[in-house]
Amino acid sequence: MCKKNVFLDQAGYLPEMTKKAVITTNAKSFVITDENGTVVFKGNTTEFGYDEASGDTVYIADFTELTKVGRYHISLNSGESSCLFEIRNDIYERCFDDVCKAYYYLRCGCGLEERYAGKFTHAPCHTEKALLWDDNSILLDVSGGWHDAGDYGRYSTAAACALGHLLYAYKFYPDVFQKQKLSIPESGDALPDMLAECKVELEWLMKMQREDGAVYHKATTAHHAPFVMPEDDTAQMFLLPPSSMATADAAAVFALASGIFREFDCDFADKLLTASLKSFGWLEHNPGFLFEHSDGCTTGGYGEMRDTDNRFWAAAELYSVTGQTRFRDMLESLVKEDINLTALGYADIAGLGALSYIMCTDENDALRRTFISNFIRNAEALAAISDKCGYGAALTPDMRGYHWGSNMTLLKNGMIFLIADRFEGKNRFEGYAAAQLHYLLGCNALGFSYVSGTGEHSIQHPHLRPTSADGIDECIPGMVSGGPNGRPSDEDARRLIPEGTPPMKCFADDELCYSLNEITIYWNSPAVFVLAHFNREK
Ligand code: 9MR
Ligand code: ZN
Repeated sequence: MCKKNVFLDQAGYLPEMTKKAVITTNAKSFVITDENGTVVFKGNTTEFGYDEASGDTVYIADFTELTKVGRYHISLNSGESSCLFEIRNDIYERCFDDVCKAYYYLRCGCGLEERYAGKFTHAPCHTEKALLWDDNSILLDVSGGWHDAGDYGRYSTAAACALGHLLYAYKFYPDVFQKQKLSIPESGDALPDMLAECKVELEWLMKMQREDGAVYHKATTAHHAPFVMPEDDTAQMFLLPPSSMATADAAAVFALASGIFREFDCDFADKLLTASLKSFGWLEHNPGFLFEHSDGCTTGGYGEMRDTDNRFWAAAELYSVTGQTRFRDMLESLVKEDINLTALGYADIAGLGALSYIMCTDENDALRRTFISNFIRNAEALAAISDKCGYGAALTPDMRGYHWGSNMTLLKNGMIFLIADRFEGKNRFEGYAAAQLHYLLGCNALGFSYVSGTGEHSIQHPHLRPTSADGIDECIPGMVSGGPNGRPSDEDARRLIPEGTPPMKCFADDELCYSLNEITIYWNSPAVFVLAHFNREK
């Protein structure tokens, strides 16, 4: 295991990009050695000063000038050294494939076969029909899709959010996905593997749609399962009542997907568009906010206070795919509401609507220009936050930054940098996006790589039921942990983390600590987006 005072990206660095390690002892200089112990680089550190989020005074070792491909360690005079890291052009390829393949491991309603899952196999799970929560005479088939997270629930808004990130990753970086091989049952078919994986979730989400277009909020058991394999979670599955957020998000993501899948499979694209219009029709007839918290069901709530952002996203995607003015009219009227136009979900999600609109209009469109400048202003503000953090994380050192699932906010901020860059065209923010990835993969105050299987010191005990129950020491690779949480909700985290611990250090690699170390489909998805960017051919 690496020593705890030289922190860097344990996956490594792309040769042409900025490279910095963070040092937490007062070291004036550092050396980099290759695998044979030969010194290949010497440098002096600069003092960054006090870093509020970690509570440490930190020093920066900049080794950007080292561009030679290789495997290295950074060492200090004191004898302390970093984890192993590499410099290579395809440095993020494995991690990228892993975070994508994670969705296959989360598949529900089928078994995982050894030829695709290796040792992480399991028998088919959750194949029984689900009972309507408020009408026990009705049983419906909603099998399929992905488990949401460490629990075995399947939640519609979470699904749409993850799909939104994954499908936009595809729209931004199609070449990266077209050449990717994930070794899943559909590999070798006409669809890029990641789109085939998304299809699994889209088909499930279509099953969650009621005859009238409304979409059930979630399919879960009444309570979370104990730590058993998915096939051993045999409690009755329920379908909880539809919500307007789930309906709007489904309308949005079906429309988005129909545009992407049309190139490969017209029938599926038509099916998606029909489903989208059906949900949109329901929204038009039901303009009010609809969400009931169902008493007695203790699985994830995914409650929200309003649905205007979700409706905005739906209108934008349908405008993008059909060009019809009725969707644009709706979008224009919703834009006047107080919605955050750069928010990328899971709760506030209007930013995906703005992105949709930006990508289907041209520079003469005034609304488009406004949406772009929102992303740029947000990226500038986030860059200032990143500059204030010794580790370069664009997270404020408070509960807005280090909350439950802080790594999602980190990675969504990475997405905002890349979105701003793409439409501004000045490449001002790419380094900031990279810094978020470096933090995720080890350049943070605890020196954890928050992606299982990437780096010398990655998380190994996420709150993920199969990982706990499968009897295999190794964790399933490619799982993005929620990360530090300054105010953990679970007893175990509160027991393990002393009062007053700085927010960036409020973390434990412990499977019990669900508010620190769970995984979910919509924390992996912004990682897929950011990693896709750094896997482009240059
Ligand atoms: O990701 C969600 C986080 O933002 C909330 O603070 C938390 C408490 O409501 O719930 C998280 O979502 C969990 C969901 O409710 C159930 N599946 C696992 C999710 C990740 O922890
Ligand atoms: Zn299952």
